[in-house]
Amino acid sequence: MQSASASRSPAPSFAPADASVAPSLAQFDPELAGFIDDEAVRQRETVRLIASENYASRAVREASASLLANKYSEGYPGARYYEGQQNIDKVERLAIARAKSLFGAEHVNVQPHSGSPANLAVYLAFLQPGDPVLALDLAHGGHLTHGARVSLTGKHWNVQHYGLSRETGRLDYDAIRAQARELQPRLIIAGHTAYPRHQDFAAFRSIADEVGAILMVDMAHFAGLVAGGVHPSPLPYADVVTTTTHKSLRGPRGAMILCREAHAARIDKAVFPGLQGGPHNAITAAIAVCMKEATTPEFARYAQACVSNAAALADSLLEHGFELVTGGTDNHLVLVDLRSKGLGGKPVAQALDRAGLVANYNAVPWDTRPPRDPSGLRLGSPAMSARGFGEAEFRQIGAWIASAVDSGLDEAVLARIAGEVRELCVRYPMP
Ligand code: DSN
Repeated sequence: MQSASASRSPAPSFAPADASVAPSLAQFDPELAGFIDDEAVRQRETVRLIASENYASRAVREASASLLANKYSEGYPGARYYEGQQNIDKVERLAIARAKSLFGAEHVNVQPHSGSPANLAVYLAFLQPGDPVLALDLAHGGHLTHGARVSLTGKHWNVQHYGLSRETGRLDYDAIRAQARELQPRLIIAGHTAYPRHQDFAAFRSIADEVGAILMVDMAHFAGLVAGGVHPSPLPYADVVTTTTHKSLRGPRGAMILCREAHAARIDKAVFPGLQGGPHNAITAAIAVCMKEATTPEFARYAQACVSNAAALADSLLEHGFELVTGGTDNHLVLVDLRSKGLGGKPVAQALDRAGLVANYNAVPWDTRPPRDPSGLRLGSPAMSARGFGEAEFRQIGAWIASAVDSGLDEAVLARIAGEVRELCVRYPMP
């Protein structure tokens, strides 16, 4: 009897015999290829501090650029609307099984194209237009899709916001409970994009239970830390958890929704056909790779480094006289309040970019400046932790930021830092 592999036809070769038949990107479109090469240099030679960015591995990038993108697959494994799903179904089932195992989830949908559609799918699954929702204010670390006025979520649902306490500078769960009693929300959203502390998911569960709300946690920012075992998991507490896969998780640009089995059918229906058509199958494959990478000891070490490096950066900034929202960090991000330095976040972020330190300006709680020119600077540790930076390098980053700010953003100082940044970065190869 023939073995399974012996019965297969010889492995096909996809390589064209003659490059003129199928030119490479660089051959066909050198202008565009040049832009990509320039971006590779930028990513290699700068210190990337945007808290939501990272470096995906070669394996993740190979999967996400694969020919699986050629296939349409509306529906779910075993129940598609198009034929020819023999391989795609295996890919999606593998991604789902690995995500369930990694996070201990009962059900996972790996099809949302990114974080905003994942969050929208939750609204669609559980709410009617106009229903009350309680979520973290954008200026206090929430996300646009947590009901910001400019977002669809703020226009179609009655979203009220909770924020940090003026007394403690942290979330105040008694105040959130009082707001929930008043509003009687159908949905409560926890999670954040710029809160440098752990959130108390048990407290959110208790508040949701008291008012009969669904509890959603948007863990996009800290999913990699949860996977690496260095951050509390929301899974035991939330009805539904959303996450992107490209932030601290280091996967492709995609998203997932993890939920209890009881909610599986309505979540799946909300993603497809509620919001999306065909899933991005190459991204699904890359999510499967990312889920496998996230189980490795190397990933756990990286996640630990994200936390210790952010703490080292926070300490360095405090020693240099900066004020930090909540006074420090428990996770991968630091939010600097620049008001005491008399500078706005935008000019500082733009100047740091010229120095090779790439971050983003950000609102701080009770910001008196407008969102397009706010008072804060958000810094994150994931990307440079993935490159192998340790606490010493992150302390150096704090010293560079202090030099730049204390010089009044002097161009000569920025140029000197840019040279030192480049020298340091070339010693740490990109993943
Ligand atoms: N743009 C992301 C961030 O930077 O936090 C949120 O989607």
